[in-house]
Amino acid sequence: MKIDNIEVFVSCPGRNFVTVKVTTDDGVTGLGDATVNGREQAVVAMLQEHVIPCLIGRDAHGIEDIWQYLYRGVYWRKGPINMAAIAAIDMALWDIKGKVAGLPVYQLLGGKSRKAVGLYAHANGETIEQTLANAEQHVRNGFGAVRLQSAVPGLDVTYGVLGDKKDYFELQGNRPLPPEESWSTPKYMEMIVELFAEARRRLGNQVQLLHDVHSRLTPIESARLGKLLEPYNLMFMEDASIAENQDNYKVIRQHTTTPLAIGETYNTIWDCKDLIQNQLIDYIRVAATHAGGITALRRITDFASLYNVKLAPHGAPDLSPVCFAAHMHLDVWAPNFGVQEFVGLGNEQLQQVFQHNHQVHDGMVHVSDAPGLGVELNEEAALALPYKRSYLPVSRLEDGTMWNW
Ligand code: GCO
Ligand code: MG
Repeated sequence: MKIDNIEVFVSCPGRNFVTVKVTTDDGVTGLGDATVNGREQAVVAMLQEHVIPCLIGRDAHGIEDIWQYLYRGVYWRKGPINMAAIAAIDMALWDIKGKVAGLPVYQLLGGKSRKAVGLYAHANGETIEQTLANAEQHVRNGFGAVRLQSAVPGLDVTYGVLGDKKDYFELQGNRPLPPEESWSTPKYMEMIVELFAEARRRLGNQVQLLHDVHSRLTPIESARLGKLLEPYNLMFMEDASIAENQDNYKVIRQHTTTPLAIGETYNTIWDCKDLIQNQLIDYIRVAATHAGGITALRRITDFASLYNVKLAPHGAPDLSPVCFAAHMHLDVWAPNFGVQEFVGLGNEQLQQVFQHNHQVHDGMVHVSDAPGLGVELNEEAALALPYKRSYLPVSRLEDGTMWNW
């Protein structure tokens, strides 16, 4: 079974997605997600000019060899654009293998380790009151875990808070130039502890609570925040500090027992190897789309299991339903699965472009038994919604210094 054709679709059902479709010489098709938020066309060029021409005529069953060919075989390794291109091809080949075998991808990985995939929902608000009212709604809808983000008084915009947008899909889409936001650690520190103290008073102790710091703190500030949040027993504190220098997490870890999660921007196992091996984190949040696909995530997950680190894949709206499906198969298989981030199934347009039967109820995903990944692309609908240039925001401290967004 040879790879006969590979097409790239860039479509904007509310926000941009780059989707790869691999077709074999006997007509089997597979899908992969190659979306890098705000850098979509760079991945398209990587695929069209540098990846696709080398793959035509190769054995579509040779997933591992093709992965190694694109990663090890190429002098220029790693990087978000390169790894997203590899990821999309890899996902599509797993999809094809599943369809040929007549089995969902989780069966090819080794079968289910649990009946369904546990999710955490997003609750956010302009005030602590509003955030907690939204959290209560999620709990009533059956979610056992909720991420809390609240506006920081004195700052115009805060990461994770919707403002005038109706949902997360709208929040990070369609900004023709990068908006500038401001950041103040002292203002944030005051709000965040109050948010979690009030959350435990209102929501009790059974619901799992999470929070995304979005890399805004220095390691010693993260250590302090972790300590301050200990009484409120978080499931994890996400992206407290940047870990380009993985030793940053030694500073945080030696001061606090608040569990730590990181990884959504990582491209390979090498970005998190020391964090995992030194047991400096508790959850690894790599995404199949950004870290080399199912083949790479399976390897990272197995490695993490040796060090009591659990899998908690990134689940933001800039990962397409194809990536969502890849995560569902990995999550339901992984013996060391932790939790899956979930922002909803998206707007009508998105659900029209990508169709699947992964069922969400009671805060869990019941993974589809359709062969492969279980997602179909409606090409006509995708082509009717062309790419729109869009950026993530950038962030500055209040004195104008550039900061981490
Ligand atoms: C999350 C993430 C996202 C990112 C987004 C960037 O935890 O869901 O931090 O909200 O900001 O994926 O493209
Ligand atoms: Mg995050």
